[in-house]
Amino acid sequence: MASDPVSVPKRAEPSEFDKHIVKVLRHRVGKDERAAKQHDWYTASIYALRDEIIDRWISSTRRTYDEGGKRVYYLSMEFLIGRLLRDALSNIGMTSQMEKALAAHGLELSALEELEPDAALGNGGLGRLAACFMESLATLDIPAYGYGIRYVNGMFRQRIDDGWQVELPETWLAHGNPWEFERLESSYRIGFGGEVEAEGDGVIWSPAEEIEATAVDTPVVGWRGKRVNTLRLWTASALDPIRLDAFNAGDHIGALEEQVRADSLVRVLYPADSSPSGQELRLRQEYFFTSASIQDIVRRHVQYEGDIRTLPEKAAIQLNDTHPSVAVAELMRIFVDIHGLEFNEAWEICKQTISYTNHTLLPEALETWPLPLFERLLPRHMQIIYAINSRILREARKAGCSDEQIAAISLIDEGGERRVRMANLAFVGAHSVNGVAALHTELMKETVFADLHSLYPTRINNKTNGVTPRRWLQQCNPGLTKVIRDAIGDDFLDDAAKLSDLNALANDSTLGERIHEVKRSNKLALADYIKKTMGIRLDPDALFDVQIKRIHEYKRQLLNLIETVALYDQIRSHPERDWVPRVKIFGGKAASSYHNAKLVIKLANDIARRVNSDPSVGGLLKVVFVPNYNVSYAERIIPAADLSEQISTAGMEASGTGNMKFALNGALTIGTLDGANVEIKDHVGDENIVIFGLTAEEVAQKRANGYNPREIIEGSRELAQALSAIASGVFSPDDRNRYAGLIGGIYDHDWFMCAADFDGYAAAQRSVDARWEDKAGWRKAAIHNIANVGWFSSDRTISEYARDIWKVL
Ligand code: B1H
Repeated sequence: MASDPVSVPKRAEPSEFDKHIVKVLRHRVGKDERAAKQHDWYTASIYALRDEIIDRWISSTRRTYDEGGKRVYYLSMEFLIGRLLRDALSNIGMTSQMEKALAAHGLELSALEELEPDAALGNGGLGRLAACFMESLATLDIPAYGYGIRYVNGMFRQRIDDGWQVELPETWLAHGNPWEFERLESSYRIGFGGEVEAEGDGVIWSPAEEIEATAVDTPVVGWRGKRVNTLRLWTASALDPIRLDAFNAGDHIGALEEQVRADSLVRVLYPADSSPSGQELRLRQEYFFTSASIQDIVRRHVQYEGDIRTLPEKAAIQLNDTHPSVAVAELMRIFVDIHGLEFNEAWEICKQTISYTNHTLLPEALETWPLPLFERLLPRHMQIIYAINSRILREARKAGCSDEQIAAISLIDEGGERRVRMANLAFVGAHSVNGVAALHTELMKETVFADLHSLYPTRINNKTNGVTPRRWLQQCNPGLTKVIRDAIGDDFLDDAAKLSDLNALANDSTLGERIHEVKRSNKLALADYIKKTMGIRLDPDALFDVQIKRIHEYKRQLLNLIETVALYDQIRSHPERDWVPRVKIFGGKAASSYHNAKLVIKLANDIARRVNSDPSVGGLLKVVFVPNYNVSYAERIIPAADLSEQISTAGMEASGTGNMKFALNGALTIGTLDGANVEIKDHVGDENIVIFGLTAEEVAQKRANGYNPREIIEGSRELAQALSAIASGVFSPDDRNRYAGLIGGIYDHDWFMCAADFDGYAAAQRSVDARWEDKAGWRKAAIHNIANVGWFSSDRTISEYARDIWKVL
């Protein structure tokens, strides 16, 4: 959060905190003040801050034990945290103390902040949501643990070479990680493969291979430092790091094999957003972290409560998508095989403990595993899944389900190669199954989960996503935060819904002016950064039109690019018109194997090169593809955006969370009625958002009744011209056929309905131009956006989970 400007008197007494930093610099970093480099100060600052945090961390943990309260366990393959320094300082209320202490040594906090690498242990929205949730859990004083994997290489670094994406490993741990604590005492064995044998009444699973999972903890500070929770990430090691017999026999490589296998488990994050990789290593990762987490949860419970049967009273386990859904089978295994519970009783306890969030309906994104692979890696879990399945199918039969319904409900997909359906497993093993926006939740009931929903009609519920206003307003936009505080006081800092007090001031031109000034200075700062890093000059008075998110066909960056080309054509054909100067900013990563997504990145860069160097557009249009878009980059771009592009094919974006961040920072949305856009529209009002395009229902109808994109293209001159320019190589003179296939796809099938939505989109963009010319109107709409999206705070989302699903509030 913004703090007062620092002015340190020449011979001021060093503050206690300053003394502490210097002491830490000496004793823990091993440097004296004179020899210390920026990075040493950075490390010392974090250590010193950490000391403050640890005291609260310990007291939070102690309080939970003393109160014997219920804990929330959030299991997620991804936590896309970004940087922690500013967040922790601001939440604990020490920003200004830190600034003063550093100023005394001639250092600037903002410079040290830039040294912190992003913790990018996630792909996109799903991982960032987990990070926002962790912060809100601490803010709401809910005892919670996040459980995940400590990837050595998180999300890859994206370099753009000649317009093409190149993936490089990101080494976020290269200089150590001052935030983490390794907990050697919290270690568990994770088995893979082997045999299952009957023994007496029960069975014994003897894994062929065992790996040790060890906890590494990071403190998560809530707003105003009320509570500090734990993000517990697992790292892997061999039980026998080196086999000395092999080593001594001269097999130096083979002697280390087990350690290499362990390392590979936590080596990389699979960089696919929305589509699982289906590789064996991924299933191993999933089981590795899920088993370690479940063992940890059960151990804690049994140690303090004694009786495993009371687990649901003290633990709520939330599965973030299906990636940890083997938790259902693992919990059953521990109940039945280790604690000797009877299967039926175990099943009831399991369901009461577990709940599951679905994040996507894309059919290719629903995780399934080939049965032979699953059985080979997890033979005991496979048996348990069969046992659960026979129970469920009996229930379905009894409820009168048809063969077809039974086939859809089954945990095993019998069509073709037999596969285990992880979403069905999570669904049946949970007492709550939620979607992440109202529309998405309704579509879950009608599509992928239709039959499970008819069998268990009360299980599906909605929890619309949210974002933390600490990171996404206070920290990334201190200027705007200050203006809002001056206008309506500080209440909104503790309750984002109070931003609605701004509504009464929407016509206040002084407020409109001040917000505009802040936006302009954020745009200037972004323009400076882009000039410095990419050499492209941007006009801060142009309309900054931004689409930043993973590159995916359903998100339709291509639609935006086609419209950009159409606009470019228009400006050149009608230079006499009063065009609104625009800057089109794109950013995002493509999965390494996603051919069309990578081609879209190249197209954006090809268009940028041509447009930006064309004197005939006279600076009215600039196109920028920013490389290596990540959380920190988002924190720069979002406060500087005027227009937020949320243009997915309706029915395909489960929620979106970027849409919320932009509106909170005063950008207007141009978007389809998809995901949370629908609810954003309801909150900000129809006149303060620009909606276009087919509805989800219309998309489904068109797909069912036959859709002819060619006909549409032939009927739209602007679209036809833009497509033929791209396809014929106007933007790729070095390889004229580069985009023939990409554009051909739009003519032939156009699954994502770019053609159907083009005219509506282009008209919506021209209506945005008209709005922009009405300065007062635009400012007013911006205020209504900020004022009415407080509801999209992750505090609201988490309160709903806590009340309806976890029963902890
Ligand atoms: C979302 C994913 C996802 N949905 C598979 N699904 C992955 C699927 O590595 N994988 O295999 C990784 C990620 N991510 C996103 O979740 C949705 O697309 C967004 O609409 C939503 O806002 C976000 C958070 O709910």
